[in-house]
Amino acid sequence: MSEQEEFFAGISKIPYQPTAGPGDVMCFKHYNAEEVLMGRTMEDWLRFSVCYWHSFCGTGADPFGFQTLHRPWNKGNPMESAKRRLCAAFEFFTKLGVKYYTFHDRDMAPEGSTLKESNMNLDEITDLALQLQKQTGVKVLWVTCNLFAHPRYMNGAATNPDCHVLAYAGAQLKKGLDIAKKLGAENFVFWGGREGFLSMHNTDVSAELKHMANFFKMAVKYKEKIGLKCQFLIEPKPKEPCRHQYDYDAMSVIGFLKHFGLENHFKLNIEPNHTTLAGHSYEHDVVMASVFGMLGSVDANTGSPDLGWDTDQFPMDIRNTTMVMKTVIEQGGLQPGGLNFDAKVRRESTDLEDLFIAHIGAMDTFARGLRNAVRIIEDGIITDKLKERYSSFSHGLGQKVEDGSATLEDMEVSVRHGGLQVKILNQDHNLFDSVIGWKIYILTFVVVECICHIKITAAHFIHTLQSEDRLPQLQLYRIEHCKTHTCTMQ
Ligand SMILES: [Mn+2]
Repeated sequence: MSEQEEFFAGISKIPYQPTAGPGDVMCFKHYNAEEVLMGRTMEDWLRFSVCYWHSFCGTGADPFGFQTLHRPWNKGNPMESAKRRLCAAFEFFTKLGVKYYTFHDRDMAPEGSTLKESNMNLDEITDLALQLQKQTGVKVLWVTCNLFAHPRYMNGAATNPDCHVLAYAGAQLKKGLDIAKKLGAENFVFWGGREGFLSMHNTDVSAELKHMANFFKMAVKYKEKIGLKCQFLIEPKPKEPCRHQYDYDAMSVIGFLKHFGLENHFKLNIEPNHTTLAGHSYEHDVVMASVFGMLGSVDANTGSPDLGWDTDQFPMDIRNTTMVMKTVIEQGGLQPGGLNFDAKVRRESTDLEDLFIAHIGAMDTFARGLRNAVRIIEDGIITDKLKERYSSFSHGLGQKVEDGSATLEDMEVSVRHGGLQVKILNQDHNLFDSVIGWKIYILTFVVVECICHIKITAAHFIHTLQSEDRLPQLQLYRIEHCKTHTCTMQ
């Protein structure tokens, strides 16, 4: 195998071209890596990462159909394919301009017939990964162990009713942590896809939760022993493949960690497609984890809210990315975590070029979200309105509640002496929604429109708006705007 072999021939480094038209899909129109916003480059705010399993191991197979994606790197025996796949991946990372990647142990190197053989495969492939990392400067955002695919894990790994399986998982995890150290991973993720149950009748939930906590404690101990400096993350998901998964959502995991005294050793990796499967809105768990100081990283994807399963689509909705980036900015960034595209091209997307188009579109969507979030925070309208909404806690009895010194007796005295006038506060949801909506859609339009003046025709422009489903709001703005400015697109 030649390491010089080019898998994405004809595609060079993806440029930033803000004046490109909507038909130009092989460039960034919004993501400008070096541009500084609120004292930090876009690259540092967003910390994009490409996931190995979907983009380089995905076959397009689903429960109803066979493989549709035939990739040129899959040639030769499994180890030869693994090396070619790695070279293809690094060619992709560098051409896309992304500094991080994520992988499972078993998608980086094939599982052998024994643990020893699996570990040897992993050693050999990660030697090449280390070499490619040094050559390109691309780093590991996080590593994770696949403790769910092999049949031995069908009843769980850390929560398996058979201790021998838990032991196998522990041995596999030990090697995974060694690999994380070898490759300088900045985080290590635990996703418990099989940690849950189908039926309460055959499950000792209390024992399983304790075993899982003890499994995590062993991981913490080994991490400290080998001097591994990465952040541990747990990724919640409510169901699929299990009927009930223990790491249901952000609040369930935070409760579990606090109950077992693990909260100082772990943060959360939030995947919004899992959040919506749990019945919450897109940004819900990102916000909840952040509020508890537990937001460590984000798996940047989306689902189809009309479906009941995990579709791992590329995020293309600027409303969602705006809300995520607002939280990220407010907590001072995601580092050492990042935005990992745990997303896959559809099985009908068989061209290699689609891997680029999907990632570029998603990166631009997050760049637009970042710009919107910066505007929302900098103009302060929402912050001021929130402050006003809670203003009764800034003085008197409210201040005492705020600092924890108030008592029920204080409350009674205040009410009895008429010192408290209970006002019926207008719940101004519409005002907040309106301000946020204006920031997301209309300000985006101004940018789009400036570009339009230079480059694209009115027909293209309307097409762009229609494709983003923003036409009604934007047409209104356009009419107002054109009254007061010289506009070539009447
Ligand atoms: Mn998913």
